[in-house]
Amino acid sequence: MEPQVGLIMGSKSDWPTMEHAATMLDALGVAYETRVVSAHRTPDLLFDYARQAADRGLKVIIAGAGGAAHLPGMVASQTALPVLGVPVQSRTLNGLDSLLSIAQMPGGVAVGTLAIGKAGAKNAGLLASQILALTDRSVADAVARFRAQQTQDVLNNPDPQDH
Ligand code: RP5
Repeated sequence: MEPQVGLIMGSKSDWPTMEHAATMLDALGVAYETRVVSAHRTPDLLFDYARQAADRGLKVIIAGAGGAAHLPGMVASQTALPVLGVPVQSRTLNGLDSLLSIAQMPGGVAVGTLAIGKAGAKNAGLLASQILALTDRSVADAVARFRAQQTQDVLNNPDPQDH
């Protein structure tokens, strides 16, 4: 299957966070590609990747980065595809730096910013799938099944002391 989602990150060190996006995309049957693309270390690659993404058939880009997390915003500046930004938890500032770097975009260039860390990566995979689900019935069905199962799991385990 041709990748529908570009799952990119500023460093290999972001993978332990970003793999949670990949896990969600796998679970929902969405094809994706993974790449390290650094805003600061490989700026030419960033521009090439973002400018070619739509023509290569990608529909959504998930971009994770930590610290001075300029990757999602710079990708968004070079493509009209929806860009979902995941703030990776940094060692020094716990990801608050990443969050603000990604969320505080100037009006006119949009990045959909998720939560810091694992939850954000997981939800980026989910939200990318929900975007694709608008035009893909099988992904819509997979998202609906996931949501129903999640609800059922909570209802089936009402006592927090049960193991
Ligand atoms: C950012 O700098 C990356 O997204 C990563 O979160 C952070 C640290 O990168 P490494 O020094 O671990 O490669 O560009």
